[in-house]
Amino acid sequence: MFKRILVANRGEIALRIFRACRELGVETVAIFSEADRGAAYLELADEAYCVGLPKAADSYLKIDRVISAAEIGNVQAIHPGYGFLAENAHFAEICRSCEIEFIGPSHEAMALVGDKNAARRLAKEVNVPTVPGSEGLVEDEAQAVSLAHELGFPVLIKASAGGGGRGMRVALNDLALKAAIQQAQAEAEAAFGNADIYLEKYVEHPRHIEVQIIADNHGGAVHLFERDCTMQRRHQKLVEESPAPRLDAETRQEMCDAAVRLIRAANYTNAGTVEFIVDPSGSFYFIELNARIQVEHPVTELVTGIDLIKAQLLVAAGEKLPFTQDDIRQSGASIECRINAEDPDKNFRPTPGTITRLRVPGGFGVRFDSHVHEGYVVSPYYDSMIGKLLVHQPTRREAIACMKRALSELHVEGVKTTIPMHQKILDHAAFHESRVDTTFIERTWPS
Ligand code: MV4
Repeated sequence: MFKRILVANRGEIALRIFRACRELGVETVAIFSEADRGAAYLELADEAYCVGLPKAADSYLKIDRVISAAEIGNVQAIHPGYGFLAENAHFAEICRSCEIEFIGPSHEAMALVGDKNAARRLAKEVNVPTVPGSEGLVEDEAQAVSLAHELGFPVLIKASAGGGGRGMRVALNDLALKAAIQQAQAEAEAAFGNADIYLEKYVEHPRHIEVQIIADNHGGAVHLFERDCTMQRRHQKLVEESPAPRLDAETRQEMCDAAVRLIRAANYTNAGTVEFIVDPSGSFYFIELNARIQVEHPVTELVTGIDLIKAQLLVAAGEKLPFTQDDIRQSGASIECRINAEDPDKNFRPTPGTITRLRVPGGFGVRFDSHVHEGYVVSPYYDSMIGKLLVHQPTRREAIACMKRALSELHVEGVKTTIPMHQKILDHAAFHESRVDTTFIERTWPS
C-alpha cells in the first residue's frame, strides 16, 4: 500500500478520502485554494498546500501546481476525487511521467472512454446494447437527415467529447436537425476543442440506471450492482438509490454483465460507472462510461458493504481486488439525498453564505457525508453541495421512512437548501411507486 498520497480535491470528497486513508494507515497531503484556506476538513489531512486563488481554474485545475504539491509533499499517488482533474487524461498521463500513481484508470483507458463515439463503438463490438443511431461520427448534413428518416424523429445530436448531458441537442424535424448539427459542432469545438458529433434516436421518458464497476491490474473485474439516478434536474442528480426499483432480476443481471464486458474490452481499471438509460418498455442502452468515483458511490457502499475508496487505493497500489463477484451481494435498500446550498424556489440558484446553525441527523442506518459545520462559509466559487444524506434499511419502504425522519432532523440555517424539495419528493406518490422518468422534477414542479 502507498505510504502517502495527495488528494487533488476539496470538500466532502476530500474528507471522504482522508478518512479512508487514515484507516488504511496512508498519510495524506491536501491541497487548497485561498477560498478554502483554514477549512476544518483540512485538519484531517496530515499536511496541506495552497495551490492558488479561489477560482478552480486558478488552483484545483492547475496541473503544474498540483504536481508541484505532490513533489513537495513527497507522495506516491494522487487521488483526484470527482470533478476538477478527475477525468483529465492529460493529467493522468503527466502523473505517470512524473512516476506518481494516478488513482483511477490508465490515461489510455480514460482517453478511450472519454471519446463517447469510441466508447459506443466498443460497446457494440462486445454486444452491449446501444441506442440505434449513426455508425460512428456524423460527417455531413445529408447523411444525418437520411439517418434521422430511417430512425424516425426525435433524434439526439451528441458531442463525442461531451458527456453528462453537455453538448446534447434534440431535433424534431429536418430543418431543426440541420440547425442542431451546426450548433452542436460549434459548441463542441468551443467547449472541448473537438467538433465531432454522432447521432442517436432520442429515447423518450427514460430512467437513468448506472452500474458501479471496479477492476484491478490482474484481470479481476467486478460490478457492484446498480444505482437508479432518475431523480434529477438539468443533469444534476438529486436523489439516488440502490437497488433500482422496478428493475427485474434478469434485466439487472444483463446490465451488470454488460457493464463488466465493456470495462474488460476497454482495459479499464480502478473504479468507474457504466451509465445506461432504460426506456419505458424496460430495454436498456449504454450511454457512457464515467472514469471516476462518483458523488453517489456511498449508495453502493451501503448495499454492498464495500468501501470503494479503499478498494480504489488497493487496486492503484497494484494489489488484487480483495473480493470476487460471488462475494458481492446487494443487501437491503439505500437512498441518498444531495443537500445543496440552493434555493429551490428561485430556480435552484446557489445560496452562498455562512451556515449559522447545523443539526446533523444520526441514528440507525443514517450516514451524513459532509465537510460543513456551524460557522462554515459556503463559497460561491464551487459546487453548491454541502453534504450527502444517506440511509440504509432492509427494504425500500423502510429506507424512505428513515430518510424522511433523517431529513426532519437535519437543520441548516443561514443558507437556503434543497432539504424542503427532498421532503416533497419523499412524500410524492410517484416516488413511492417509482413511476418516474428523468423529466419528473421539471414536469411536477415547473420552473
Ligand atoms: C440520451 C437520452 C435519450 N436518448 N440519449 C443525458 C446525460 C448523458 N449521460 C446522456 N443523457 C441522455 N442521453 C438518447 N439517445 C436522454 C438523456 C438524458 C438523461 C440521461 C440520464 C439522466 C438524466 C437525463 C436527463 C435528460 C436526458
